[in-house]
Amino acid sequence: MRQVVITLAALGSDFVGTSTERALAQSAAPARVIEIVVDGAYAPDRIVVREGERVRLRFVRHDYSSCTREVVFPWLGLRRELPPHQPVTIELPALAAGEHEFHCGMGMVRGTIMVQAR
Ligand SMILES: [Cu+2]
Repeated sequence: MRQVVITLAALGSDFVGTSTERALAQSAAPARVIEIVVDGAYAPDRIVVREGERVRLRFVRHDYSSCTREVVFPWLGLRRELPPHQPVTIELPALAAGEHEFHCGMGMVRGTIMVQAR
């Protein structure tokens, strides 16, 4: 990982890659961890990341509602149980620019990942 960082630094502002190359370069950086507290809602319920950024969402559920027992990422085909008070980390792939929703098992409680274009 260190080697990749040094290489990119050496290339400096002359580095003009395709968006895929930039995304790959970005993916070498450590993932940013974003904690989301679940207590009748997602807090925060709006998460802003950059295109290609590696992100881990760390859900900590503090309610006992059957509603928020599961979190669903439809565009990933992912559904995960969130046991109370027990953090669950979901590593996201590098995302394309746009809005990506996640929601509870029944689709009532919702959150949005806003991916900003580079
Ligand atoms: Cu629900």
